Amino acid sequence: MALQRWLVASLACFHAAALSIPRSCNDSTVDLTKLDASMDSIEALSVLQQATMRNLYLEDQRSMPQRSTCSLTNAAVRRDWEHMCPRERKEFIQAVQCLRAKPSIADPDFARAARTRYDDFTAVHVNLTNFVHATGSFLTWHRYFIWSFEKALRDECGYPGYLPYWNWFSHADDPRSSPVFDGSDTSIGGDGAYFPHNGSAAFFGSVPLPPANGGGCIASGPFKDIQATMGPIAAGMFGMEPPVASFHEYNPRCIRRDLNHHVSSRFFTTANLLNLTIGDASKTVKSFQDEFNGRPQDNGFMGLHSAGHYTINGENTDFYTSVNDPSFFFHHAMIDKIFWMWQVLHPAESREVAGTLTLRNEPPLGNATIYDPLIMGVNAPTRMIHELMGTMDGTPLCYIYA
Ligand SMILES: [Cu+2]
Repeated sequence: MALQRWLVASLACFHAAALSIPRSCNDSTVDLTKLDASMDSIEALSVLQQATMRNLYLEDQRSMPQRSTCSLTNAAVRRDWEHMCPRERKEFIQAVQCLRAKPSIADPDFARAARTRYDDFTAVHVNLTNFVHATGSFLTWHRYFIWSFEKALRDECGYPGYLPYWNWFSHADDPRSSPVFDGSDTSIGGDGAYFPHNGSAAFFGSVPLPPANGGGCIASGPFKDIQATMGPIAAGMFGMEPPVASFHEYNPRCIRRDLNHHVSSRFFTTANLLNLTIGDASKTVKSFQDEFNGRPQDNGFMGLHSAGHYTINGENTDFYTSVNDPSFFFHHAMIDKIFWMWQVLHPAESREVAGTLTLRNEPPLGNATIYDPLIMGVNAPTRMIHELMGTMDGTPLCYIYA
């Protein structure tokens, strides 16, 4: 019986890996004009993925002689958690647990509350929050951030794979049943324990949201009852602990979730996906980025970035410390996948930057340029925005999404 289970799991792994590597391109299967808002969102995402791969394949053929370091044959492939087999999921979970067990290497003056290598990532996000959200660097900073995390998992904890992503459109009606959050030993932990609270208020209190069935500490799965040491600083869920007085305050506490179908079912729709990738919002990097970040004045439209954080809820509603919950990386990998697709489908706009250097332009430091630095603290060397524009530029990125 054990042998049979092992064989099934091994074949599933082999099958998934084989599927994820693009080997050729069939133009005839992709027609973006057939996409419309009435289509199933997972099907629409799949068509967009095919169109993206077709463009990449053609680009790869054209630039093969010049591009020596990264091509479709050697690029890493980041995959949907649901398409990874149990062994691969457990490898990822174990690597994250390994990073959570290693001591911090950050300068205490920069990250006094950090205790583990995992905390080093939360700390740099906390310190830079006001410079990397709703700014010109939002997409590239977070791209570099999750790539640095993936590199730490591989280099420091022996993880053989690449970052998984959470496909928002799968189980949008019931995120508690998603293989990402179902609480099994191959999930990244389930919902928070039931904790009565009054819901959440997003966008600095301007968008009220109802509670769901959780609200307490992660109650099941590999990350059950894990602790954070930083924050909260600006949580959007009611009933969280009071904010700490300073970024540096050591404040051990559990990580809360309130997996919230009110948010996911309303925002993870085909219409919102198409608007971002091929619709009006896809026309410029400014409109793409603004749409991702939401239009709260417009009937509380959260944008898919905030919608993901408020679907997981709890710790994820904290602009500063959401990294404390490992689901952060799954959510931001999905954001990066959409960014990647948008870039490949809109090559003329793909290397532009728009936006200011500070959140809400406070203090006003001017507009971002492609030469602005992306700071990662101890997690990776500082690089410029333009170096993180292409996931296959090889400086340092070389990956695609399946
Ligand atoms: Cu962030």
